[in-house]
Amino acid sequence: MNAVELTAALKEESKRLGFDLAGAAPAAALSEDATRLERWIADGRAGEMGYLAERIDAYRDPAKVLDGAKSILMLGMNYRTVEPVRATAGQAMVSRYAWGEDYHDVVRRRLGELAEFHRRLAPDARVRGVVDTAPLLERQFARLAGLGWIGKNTMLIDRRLGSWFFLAALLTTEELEYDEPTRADHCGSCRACLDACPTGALTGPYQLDARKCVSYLTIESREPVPEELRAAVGDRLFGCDACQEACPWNRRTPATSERAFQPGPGMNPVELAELRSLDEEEFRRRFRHTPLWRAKHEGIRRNAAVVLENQKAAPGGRAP
Ligand code: B12
Repeated sequence: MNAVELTAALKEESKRLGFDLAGAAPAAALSEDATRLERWIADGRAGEMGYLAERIDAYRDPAKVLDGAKSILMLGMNYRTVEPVRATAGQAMVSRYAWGEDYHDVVRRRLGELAEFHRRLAPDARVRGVVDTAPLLERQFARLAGLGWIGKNTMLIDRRLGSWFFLAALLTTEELEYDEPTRADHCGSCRACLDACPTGALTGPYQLDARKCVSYLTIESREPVPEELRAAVGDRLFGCDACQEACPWNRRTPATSERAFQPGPGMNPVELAELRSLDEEEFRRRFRHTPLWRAKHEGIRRNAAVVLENQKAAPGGRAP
């Protein structure tokens, strides 16, 4: 098969496997972006996310993710389902991406099938599928593969799907037919995300200080939430969608038919009393295969206490 035929077959199969976006880019080193990442880390903006600094060399060069990588097929999977139900006193909000099954598991399964399909078409090829956790600058490669532009909230945005999609990558030692990079930036003079960020973590267009980001504070950080940021966490138990909910490109995007991402029972919103009654084993059983498992029982208990504190302080028990 030549590069054009192989790329067309992979894109068609990725669609059949539930990916909504697909585009190919050369697996070239991204030195400028990696330097930005290095500077961001040096400024302390990565907080406790030490794994970024530990693998900075790999972030520079995708050949460190798959030796001999020539091409990357970037993929996007829509996760928008129903609308968030606002929490009232005694309830808390979980961000949309975490309502259903853990996307790492769902996407990895599909990537595995796509890699198998690729090997059948090109038996000599080496292929690797990655989602989120590998040292690959996914948004930057997605832009180079024509999937969308990096918005002022640092998310990758597509004109049809907004930013409500996960990214994944299939690296291959084969040549593919490359798509045109997305050059246009459709944010224009809009600053809705910057204004909506509850903690000012978006310190400027395209600039995020993770240490102040509610998503980081409720998922990645193992420390108590800093006093001065607690009220701004509001009723958010896990993750934050404020900069996405405010984005005009996210208003009228289509919902996915992917069953795995449909909200699980009691996820939109969450009942805090029930959550706090769970012991370790019950928490594991309930959340082991959801994104909430990343924060562990301790992290979720910490976040629940902050939400309750905010609701006590807020008139009518509804935290902002
Ligand atoms: C670390 C990380 C986080 C951190 C830091 C986020 C960040 N913006 O860096 C935290 C924990 C805060 C986080 C939060 C979230 N994340 Co996250 N995260 C990642 C991860 C693992 C690495 C991102 C990274 O490299 N950050 C490093 C810093 C330096 O990047 P940056 O601040 O964006 O800066 C870059 C660009 O902005 C650009 N840049 C800098 N200055 C300028 C200036 C201009 C003019 C331009 C154009 C560009 C530019 O260069 C920088 C370096 O490359 C990626 C997966 C991956 N492997 O890529 C997922 C990923 C980006 N996250 C994702 C999601 C869904 C989220 C959340 C929405 C989850 C939630 N609901 O809570 C929030 C959104 C918060 C936000 N606005 O970013 C998705 C995004 C999908 C999409 N459509 O874009 C990804 C791709 C995971 C996936 N596989 O789907 N995340």
